[in-house]
Amino acid sequence: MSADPSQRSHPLEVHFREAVGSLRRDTARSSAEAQHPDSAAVREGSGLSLQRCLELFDAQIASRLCDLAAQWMHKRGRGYYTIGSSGHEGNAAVAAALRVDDPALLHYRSGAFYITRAAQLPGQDPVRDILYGVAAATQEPIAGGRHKVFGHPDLAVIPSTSTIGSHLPRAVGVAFAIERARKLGHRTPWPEDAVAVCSIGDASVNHSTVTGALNTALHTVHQGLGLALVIVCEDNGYGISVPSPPGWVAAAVGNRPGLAYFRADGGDLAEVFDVASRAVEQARRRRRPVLLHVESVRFLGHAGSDAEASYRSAKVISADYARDPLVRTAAMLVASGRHSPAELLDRYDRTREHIWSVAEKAMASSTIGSRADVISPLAPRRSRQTASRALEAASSSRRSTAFGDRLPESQGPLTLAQTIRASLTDALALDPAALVFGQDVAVKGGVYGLTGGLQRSFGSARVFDTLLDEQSILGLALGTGLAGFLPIPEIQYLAYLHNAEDQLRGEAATLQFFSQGAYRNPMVVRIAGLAYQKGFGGHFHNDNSLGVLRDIPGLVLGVPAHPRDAAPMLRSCLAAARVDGTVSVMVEPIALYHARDLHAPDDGAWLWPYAAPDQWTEEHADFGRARTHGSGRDLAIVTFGNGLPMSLRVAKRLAATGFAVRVLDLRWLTPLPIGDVVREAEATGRVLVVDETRCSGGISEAVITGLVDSGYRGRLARVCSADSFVPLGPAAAHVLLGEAEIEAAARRLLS
Ligand SMILES: Cc1ncc(C[n+]2csc(CCOP(=O)(O)OP(=O)(O)O)c2C)c(N)n1
Ligand SMILES: [Mg+2]
Repeated sequence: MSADPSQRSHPLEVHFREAVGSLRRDTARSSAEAQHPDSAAVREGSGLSLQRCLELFDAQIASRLCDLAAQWMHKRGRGYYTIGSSGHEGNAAVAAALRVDDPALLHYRSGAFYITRAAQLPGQDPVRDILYGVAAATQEPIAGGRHKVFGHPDLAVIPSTSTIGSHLPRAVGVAFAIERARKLGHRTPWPEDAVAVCSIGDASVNHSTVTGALNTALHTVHQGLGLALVIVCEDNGYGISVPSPPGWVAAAVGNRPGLAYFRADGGDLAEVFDVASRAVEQARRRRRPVLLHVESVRFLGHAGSDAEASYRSAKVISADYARDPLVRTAAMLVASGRHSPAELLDRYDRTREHIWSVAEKAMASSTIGSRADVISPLAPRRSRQTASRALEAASSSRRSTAFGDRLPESQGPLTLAQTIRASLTDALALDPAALVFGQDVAVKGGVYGLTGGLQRSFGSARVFDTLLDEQSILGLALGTGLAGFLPIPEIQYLAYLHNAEDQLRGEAATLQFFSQGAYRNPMVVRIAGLAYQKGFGGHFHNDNSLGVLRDIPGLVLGVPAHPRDAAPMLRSCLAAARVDGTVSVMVEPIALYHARDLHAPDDGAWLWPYAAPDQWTEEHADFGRARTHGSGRDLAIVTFGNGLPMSLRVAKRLAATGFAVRVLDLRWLTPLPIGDVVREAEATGRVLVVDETRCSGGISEAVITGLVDSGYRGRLARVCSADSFVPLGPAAAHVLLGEAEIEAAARRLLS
């Protein structure tokens, strides 16, 4: 027996043993109850049976002991996560009120929930899952040692990240997807009558991500749409050291139109079970969101590293022990007359022994052995399958229905905007699970008309306006993607991505990493962006900050500048979403949407005919492959986006003075086509990087670093926009990179 004696004396355990040991069996009841079957209620009027109560007690004990074992492991240098569930073990009864295939996005204090849910499916070992997670063991089944999360595909538990409330927009998206799937006849991993469940703490109720998600849920049902979502608020009265104002949770969420509010004492397992059962039943039957407020208590501090004594007195801390949910469940079982205190303590000891033996094994297990192993699930790239998938088109009859008698390939040369619109139409015609949504996309067709007419062709269930909240737009993408849809959300301007960026960075891009690919977030986010708009000025419609997207591991970032590239690039992103669950962002240069000409009025050089599906092979755009315009040997200009037409014009002027220039359009900013850049650099020996983004954090930094890393020793220079916000009106030209500057830099390099 390997249990560490020092842990036996943890005050919480001492209290548990003493309190349970001093419970008195109700002997009068005992003989009467002994006649009752295990299916009898544990307490009069409750739906919780004796048998079920005992099972949940076991889950509660196991959860508590996992916390203590995690601290023990930590002290021995092989436990890396000590945020526990102690005091919150009432959530075992929330799990019991749900089904094992109700998708769950859980708060980090959900040990008892997880253990209870796992018990609903044969062959699971939740204690091992938890403790191997604490040890960052490769054998941990969901994250494989990359994080300690609650997650399991067979248990419909979707891993959540540490960022408070960031899983709620996704939870709303999952609930939305269940309804939308039923309407569209689409199959999700969950049953048609599933409810989504998510949990948060009391301080998290105040987070704007949570208030936004809650608002989206209510906005959805306000329109008469269904949304079966159970939001559990586990209210322990604290956010780390900060007490929540008494009564605040009920005040904040207890009286919201469209949100049924339920409250339960988290220490009373039968009450939690009864109230949760009613809440879940209501959400399931009425397809409406409900809020379940479970009043809990927090033991063992916020985390193992939290010096709780610095902000709460020892007296106050130990006074909470009187509210221990484990003792209260034990008291209920003893009061039933069917179980003795000694028997329950014996159960506790046997579980303790088992958990410590698992902890020892977890401590002896291996952690991830190499950088390659850490990274392997981050962003799988099955390029060949993606390439062949990108060539798939809808049948000609479906295409004719979608396009009417105006097939894009017979419309002559198209603008960038027309090409993107045709590509979206093709995507929707090909894949009945593709969805296009965002602010203004449906009726108006987006700010720039790119999605115009799509709703008419594909219906309002597949092409729809969302409310004005970028976190929720991306949350819908996260949820619908998990449900097997192919979300193509639109963010109106690049500047308006920033307030919602964590939904991409912290949620979308991390999911495969923290679930070893068990869960994926296929999506293609379209964002109108970048500067040089003639008619619409100011920073927020001309934002050129791409750095924020470039450092998200695994995320694909493309900037289609010319209509020739837009369709194949979009097809590659959509195919990769399907094949590898890839998260892609296409930043579409607004200033080029409706461009037609390059060098002279009516030259039509910024138009390109849309290829018919049988010609898509020729134009396929692999991630990380650039396109070179021209073959001049004097200078290579490396650029993208609005830099492309400017550079092509400069190249023409240089040609007129005898210099032969080639212009490389990066097309993809992540992964950066550095191999192509190096090839053109070596071919010319002179490179000018033309970067419309800012000098600091812009693309030129990456291109130049890539060249230096490659060993390129030729001449090298860059021009970029100023480290400034973009002012309104003509003053914008002072900060944005211009053609004169490009030409001057090129001539310096050539001199
Ligand atoms: C967005 C964000 N800000 C700050 C933190 C750091 N943090 C972790 S837990 C926590 C308090 C959460 O309190 P509550 O929601 O009541 O949950 P509890 O820990 O009490 O269960 C904070 C501030 C975080 N994880 N995410
Ligand atoms: Mg709290």
